[in-house]
Amino acid sequence: MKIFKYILSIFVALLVFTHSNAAEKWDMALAYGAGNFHSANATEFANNVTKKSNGKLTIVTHPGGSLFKGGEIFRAVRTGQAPIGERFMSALGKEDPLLEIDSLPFLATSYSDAMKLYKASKAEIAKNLDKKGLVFLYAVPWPAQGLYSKKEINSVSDLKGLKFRAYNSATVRIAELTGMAPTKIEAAEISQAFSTGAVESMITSPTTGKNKKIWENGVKYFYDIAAWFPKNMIIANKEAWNKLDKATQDLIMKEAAVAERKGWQLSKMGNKNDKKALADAGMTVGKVNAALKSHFEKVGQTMSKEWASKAGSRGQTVLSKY
Ligand code: PCA
Repeated sequence: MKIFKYILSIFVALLVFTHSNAAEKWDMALAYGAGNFHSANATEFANNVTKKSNGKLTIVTHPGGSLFKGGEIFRAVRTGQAPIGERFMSALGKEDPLLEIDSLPFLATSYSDAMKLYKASKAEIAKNLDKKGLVFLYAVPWPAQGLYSKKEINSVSDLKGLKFRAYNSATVRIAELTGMAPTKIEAAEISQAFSTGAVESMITSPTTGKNKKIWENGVKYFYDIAAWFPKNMIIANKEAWNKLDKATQDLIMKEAAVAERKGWQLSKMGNKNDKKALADAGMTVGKVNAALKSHFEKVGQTMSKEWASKAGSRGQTVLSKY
């Protein structure tokens, strides 16, 4: 009986082993809705890898937080509960302050600067993720961030006390330095937060406002600040990665580079079209006035100093490279 069990366990182990080498299926956790350009781009990436891997790897995307919610995805991929997933980088400042560099106001205010900042920071970020058992695949920015509000904002005092939806520590800090009352809320819960009156303002992209049809929740104003381009990154679990053969790993990296290029283009298009979509829906779309701009610039300077002391010499190296 013992021998029988022994042989059976070897047989099962062999079966699992050969199976894992022959065909893998990866469930890909995505936080944002299927209609979002990040999700559409990730789905194209997944389909391309699946099609070209000769049956060795199938990647199935799960948008809208259906597999894991936005706030859970990093941990899920790190622990291998999901082999691959997407996460908003600057929400992970506690993991590594360098992941927050793309959310420092006024450090990179155009796509070309955002790309420069990405190039200057990527290697260091990927190295740190590798230490945590993660493989960095690609990153794509959201369009320029702007201020949404239910009521008109003409001065800093109009912002005082506003219930503000934040998406990371940087936006919490902006709110604190401005006198707003911040609450961190994932994108999936935005509509509910506005419709129940839990919040009345936020800073995010025209894309997110458009995707949420934010005007249906009484949000009438969008003020383009365009002070940073925060990114989403796609990461894979290293153990899952190591189960793939070299050809499949190379294929993923190649398709990741394709998806990254495509994603940056889609983002640029959204930066124009989605502002227009907000205006077409009846929202007032404009820029912040000079007084507000200089307020946010000052806030940005304070935050840059705070970040520099947090990020230490690694941060300094990246900043001087940039
Ligand atoms: N949309 C996401 C992150 C940045 C953006 O533009 C959000 O609002 O959560």
